[in-house]
Amino acid sequence: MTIHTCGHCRPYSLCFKLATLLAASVCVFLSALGTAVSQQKTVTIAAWADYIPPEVISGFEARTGIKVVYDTFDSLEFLETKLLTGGSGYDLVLPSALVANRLIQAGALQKLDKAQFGNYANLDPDILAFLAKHDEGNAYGVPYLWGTTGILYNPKLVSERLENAPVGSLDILFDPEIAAHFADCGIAMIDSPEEVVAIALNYLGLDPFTGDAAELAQAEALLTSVRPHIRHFRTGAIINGLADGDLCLVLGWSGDAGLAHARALDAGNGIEIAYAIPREGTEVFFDFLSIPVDAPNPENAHRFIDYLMEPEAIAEVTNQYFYPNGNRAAFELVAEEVRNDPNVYPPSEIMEKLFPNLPRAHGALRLLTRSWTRFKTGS
Ligand code: N2P
Repeated sequence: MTIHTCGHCRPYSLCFKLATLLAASVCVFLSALGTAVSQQKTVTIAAWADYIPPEVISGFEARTGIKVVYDTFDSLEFLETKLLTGGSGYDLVLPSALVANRLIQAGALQKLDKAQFGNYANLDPDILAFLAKHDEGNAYGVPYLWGTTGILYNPKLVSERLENAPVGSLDILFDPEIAAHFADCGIAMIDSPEEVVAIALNYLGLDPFTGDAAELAQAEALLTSVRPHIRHFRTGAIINGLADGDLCLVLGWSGDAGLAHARALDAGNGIEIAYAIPREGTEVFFDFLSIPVDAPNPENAHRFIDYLMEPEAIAEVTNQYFYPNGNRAAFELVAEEVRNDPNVYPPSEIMEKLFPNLPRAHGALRLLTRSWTRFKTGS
């Protein structure tokens, strides 16, 4: 690039001053351009740890030259608060459909420009129709992965402590006499109040989304009865805790059992981890790909979302992390042992027992959050 200067000016003449001004504005212009160019080259993502494989990210970077900055959160409440506050700096976020629904109402997400997507037709129309209940017209979110919340366990440690332990039932976690057997080998729960309380209410035969204070109190009493046996609620420490043998029983997410098992296999430590969908029924969750309203690089976010809708890319995610995806065209590319695993893709008779997480009546969420804090802190 050539910068033209006024070569014939005498110092301090009007011409000289104008030239200096011009040079200064050229500088300001160039540095602004530099910032814009460097901004154009990144996409900052907020996601769970172990939710987008490094190989998938590097495939996108190699193809587009856009650098991915991967930031992690380990509770939905943290992500929600950050997005409601604004100025998060995130270009792409992965809330659950339920949290996305509240973020949409609060104006914290932006409408997706579907004209920028070449791969949208790969998505599963049934999942899109279902998610439209949370996001009218699928305007703000593209489905990413989904799964169930259930029982992750170490069969060896569990059966050593209790023969015929009811691993397929929430009794193992919610009946204090049964749970007590496993306190020493480590019980953990995801720190996800809306999900866990809904499961506890459903276990009690109550509406999982009740706003009734007395019913919420029953769920709190149930959870509190097993509180002494729970070691921790550190969501981010569950996969490695199971894989290392520091935990034997977890109320958590389906795919994390597969990942913990794969990690233990890699470590060659002989540990096996299994998963069961509770026979009492449980929640099924769906996670969104969405763009915050104030995202610095929304075009890059659209490109990344479009890339994640490519069957090869999203099948790789499912193969590594054992969560089903919302992409119909990818199904054939998912490894046979993953796609035929009923814990990953539950058969229809199991699906019928699952409930999706739904919004609660006004005020109920506050009651629930307070009750969760009391339960967790044991107060
Ligand atoms: C992270 C799994 C997150 C799923 N390993 C939460 N819906």
